[in-house]
Amino acid sequence: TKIIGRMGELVVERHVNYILAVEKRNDDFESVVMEHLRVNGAYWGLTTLDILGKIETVNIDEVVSWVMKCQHESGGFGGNIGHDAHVLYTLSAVQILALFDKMNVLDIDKVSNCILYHNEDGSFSGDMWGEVDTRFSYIAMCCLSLLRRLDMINVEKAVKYIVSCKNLDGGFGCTPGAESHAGQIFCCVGALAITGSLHHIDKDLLGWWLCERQVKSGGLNGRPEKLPDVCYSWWVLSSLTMIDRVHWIDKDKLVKFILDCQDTEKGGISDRPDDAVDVFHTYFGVAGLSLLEYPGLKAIDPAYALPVDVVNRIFLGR
Ligand code: GRG
Repeated sequence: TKIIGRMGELVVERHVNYILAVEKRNDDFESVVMEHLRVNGAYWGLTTLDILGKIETVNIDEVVSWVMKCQHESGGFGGNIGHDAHVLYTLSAVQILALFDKMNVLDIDKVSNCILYHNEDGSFSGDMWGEVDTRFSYIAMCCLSLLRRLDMINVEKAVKYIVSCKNLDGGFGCTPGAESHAGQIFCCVGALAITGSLHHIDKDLLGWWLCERQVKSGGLNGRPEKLPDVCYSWWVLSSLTMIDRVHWIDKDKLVKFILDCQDTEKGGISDRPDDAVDVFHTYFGVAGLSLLEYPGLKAIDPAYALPVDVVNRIFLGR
């Protein structure tokens, strides 16, 4: 069709159909393994549809009412109806509501309170059990910022903790002294971007480490000596974008790698060419292409992982 022609090789319509089908299926392998993180899956799928310009294919009221059923009495969200709350799902729930301009259905105080697993040293835990990880610092800061409640935490301390996870190679790990990993780097750079603290980063040093993630095939890996994976098109590229070093990688080769990971018949994107597709990699592939300014895609914000127009609506008003 016209759209596919304009978009070159990205099989937009097939990806849309794939995502809509995943939403409806409930008996195959992927939906069974996804059962406990359906709220995450919904965020990945719905954000992909929006970037592809196809969000109108879903029934907003149906999605919002299902998301709200995943809210726990504590105020946080679980991965599905009746599951325990965790900040991992709470962020996805808030992002879905942000996507649909429906944050007004939330009791903001109740949700914000539930994200406050803020420890004495400035770190964050993901739930009442206390595991500490820079992922949870990012989630707390991103979520509270979207809810306009960043003033509920000690931002200075939270930033100091993130800086304490910075390594000599310029990257970040999940706790102080832990190995640099592109996923954790996204979390740390994102949290610093959201709080206006990017001056704590040596952009050339980190930019060098990140652009070294590109391997021969054009794909990106998450740390040295590892295999490339489409999801790092998001974790690495968003970080490079936030520190203004995205021009240090070979964009054309990365676009080609992502397009090579498509199932051009049934839709969906996989981690590497010829592997099985899933919604997670479909989202990160399309989001990566958006950061690479692939024609016809909506722009995505590298820190909030939401379309730029959604972020602008929240922070600048319509
Ligand atoms: C809003 C986009 C968004 C995210 C929310 C949960 C989260 C915040 C961030 C997760 C960041 C992270 C740690 C991503 C990495 C995920 C991943 C593929 C880990 C695999 O690690 P290994 O060691 O794989 O199994 P490698 O590729 O190193 O061999």
